[in-house]
Amino acid sequence: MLLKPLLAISLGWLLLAGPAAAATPAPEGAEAYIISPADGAVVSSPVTVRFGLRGMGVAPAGTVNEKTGHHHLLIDLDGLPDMAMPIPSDAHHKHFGGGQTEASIELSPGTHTLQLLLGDLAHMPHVPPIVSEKITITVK
Ligand SMILES: [Cu+2]
Repeated sequence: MLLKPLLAISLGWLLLAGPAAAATPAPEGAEAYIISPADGAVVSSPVTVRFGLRGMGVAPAGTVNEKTGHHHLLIDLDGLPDMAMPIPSDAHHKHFGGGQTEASIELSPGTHTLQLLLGDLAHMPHVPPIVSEKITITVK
């Protein structure tokens, strides 16, 4: 299970090291959005977050198909990550490289922000980036 993501990451670095920028173009009109929870919702943890995508397909990381990508959930992140780099993997950047379209997230009581950012086969944002509106929720 560990080898596959590692291979995908290595492939990403190889592509990045190439002479031409290996950016995946975003199909025109492609859009990511959070289906639920709603902006401003008051919820309890764990929170089920449903990921929406229109204009392209969801595919596992490593899938070679330009019109696909996988979701990343940005949690309590100020601004956006560097769009010229693979999306980081930490508490503020969750990868769903299996092609998941929903996730159950543990959040502490209080206010949190959630935002989706699509990544290509090598976890790079598309050009232009496919990023959802940022929502704010309150966890009881
Ligand atoms: Cu990723």
